[in-house]
Amino acid sequence: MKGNHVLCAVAAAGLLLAAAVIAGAHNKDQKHFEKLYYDYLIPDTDLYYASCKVCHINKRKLNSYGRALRRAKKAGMEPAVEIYLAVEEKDSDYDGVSNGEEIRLGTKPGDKESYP
Ligand SMILES: [Ca+2]
Repeated sequence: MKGNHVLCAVAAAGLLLAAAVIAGAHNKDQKHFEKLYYDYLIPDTDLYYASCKVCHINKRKLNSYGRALRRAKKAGMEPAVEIYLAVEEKDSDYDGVSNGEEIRLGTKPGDKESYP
């Protein structure tokens, strides 16, 4: 019985570590985004208040812009700035405006309800 408690504690610690690693990666990606597009993060725009929702629908699920970034990352693009630039020409949410233009105009590139 004591062995089961130890096993559960190890599993729980592993899950917490995995969650911390994922959160760290997301924070790192967000910092890269904010550094690259700092000039366009203007108060009173959708983009400014989006925070994690620039790329995510919720904690676990990416929106169309986040998935485009993930595909670019999996294709081996580095550093992070190359990944963001690679998807600027795309219109990930099919609202008729490219991701790069949306970011420059303060709307969310992964949300078709947010457009200039
Ligand atoms: Ca949009």
